Amino acid sequence: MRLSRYFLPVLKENPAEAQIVSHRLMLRAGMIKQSSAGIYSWLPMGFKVLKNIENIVHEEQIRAGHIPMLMPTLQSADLWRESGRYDDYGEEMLRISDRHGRDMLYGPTNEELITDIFRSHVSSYKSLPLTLYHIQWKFRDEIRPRFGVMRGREFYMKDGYNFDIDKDSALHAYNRHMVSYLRTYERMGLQAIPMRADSGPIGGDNTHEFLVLADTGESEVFYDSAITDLSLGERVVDYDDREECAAIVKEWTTPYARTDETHDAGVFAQIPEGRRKTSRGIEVGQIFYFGTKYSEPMGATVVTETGESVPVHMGSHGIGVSRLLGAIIEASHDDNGIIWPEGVTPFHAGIVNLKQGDAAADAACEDLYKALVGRGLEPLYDDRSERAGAKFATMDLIGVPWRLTVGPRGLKNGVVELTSRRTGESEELSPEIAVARLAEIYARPAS
Ligand code: 5CA
Repeated sequence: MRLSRYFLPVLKENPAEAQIVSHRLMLRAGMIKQSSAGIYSWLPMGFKVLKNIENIVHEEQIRAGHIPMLMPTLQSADLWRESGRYDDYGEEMLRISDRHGRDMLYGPTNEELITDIFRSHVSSYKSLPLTLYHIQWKFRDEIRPRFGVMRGREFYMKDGYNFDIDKDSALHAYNRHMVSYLRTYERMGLQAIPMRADSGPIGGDNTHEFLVLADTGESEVFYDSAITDLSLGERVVDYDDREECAAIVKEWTTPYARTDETHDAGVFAQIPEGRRKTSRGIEVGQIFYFGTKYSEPMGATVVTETGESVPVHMGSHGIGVSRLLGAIIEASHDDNGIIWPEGVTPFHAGIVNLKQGDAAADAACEDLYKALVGRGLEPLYDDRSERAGAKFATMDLIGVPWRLTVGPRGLKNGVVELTSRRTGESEELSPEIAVARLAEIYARPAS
């Protein structure tokens, strides 16, 4: 992409309405524009990062054996009357009636809709286990939408639903989700800690929230710092292996980690003092096992091997896809702007031409651009006739992790400069080596 032709409406001033850094930077970097309280348009660069995050979520769900689909945003109230949640859900549900006076709602979540799909098409234990998921816009009429995409009213969520024959199988699905979520967040450069939580309107006793530690988080959390040393890294996981998944879940759930809803001061006090931590956290996901809470009232049953008809065991598993943009920025920024982790960056490298109009510099930038595209990378070439300082400031603000600086002086010596946004360190390299270096940085094991 050439910056002169892109739509990147950066703001010079700090917007007054933004109270936290991620909201401020998303507005300043021209990623989102509020259309009404808690509802945003996703401008091109924000949309690009949203899609990158969505792709990682898809890849890791598919790797875990879960099946993508798409359900609508608008749902019929009748299904929610069957589960009893139409009355329970309260003011957060946006209720609408159509021209025939039928009650509809903008889905805040999809347990009822998916259970209806399941009961219409599945009747035998032979079709189990089954996990279906989608990534779709949700609406919750939050009393206080705030912090930009962090607590929106309209937000983008991955929600998955498992259907299993019994509790043991459903708990394996729960474990599989926990492991796949750990990998998902790691690929986004985040450490998200699973914490025992409260299930709220979704229901059930078994639930974990995934929290990214950040001062601006809305939840108060308590944890043993030993948990922050854990990482999945390059481990290859067989998601069908119950023991393997259970062992990973045990590793992550043994150190104390709870939100304020389930915090137990007595148990917490037994952790060695130096490891006892209290902090704030951003909830980027939550998984639930709720047994037959929906399948029973809605008649989602299967016939077992012995001919018995039983309600299926279910759980639901959510990731706050749009909230993740805010969480990543909270975790990865400095005074100059965003620092995108390589896994989600909207552009792989920025090219800054120090002397637009200089024949050698222009040609070298064009060559670099083509070479990067040839290696499957997407550069952002700042080809505007701006001062170098302004170009650097834009690249820093929008967070491109690697910058190639091209100027007549370097070119005389056959070099360009490769700079890391995170460390600020620069290296002078020939254009060919700089391109090869970037290709290597972005190469990752094929999925
Ligand atoms: N049905 C279950 C699991 S699919 C469910 O709805 N879970 S949830 O309520 O915990 O939502 C899943 C995730 O969506 C949360 O962990 C959070 O990251 C995100 N989320 C929830 N409310 C909002 C909101 N108002 N704005 C942005 N993200 C939100």
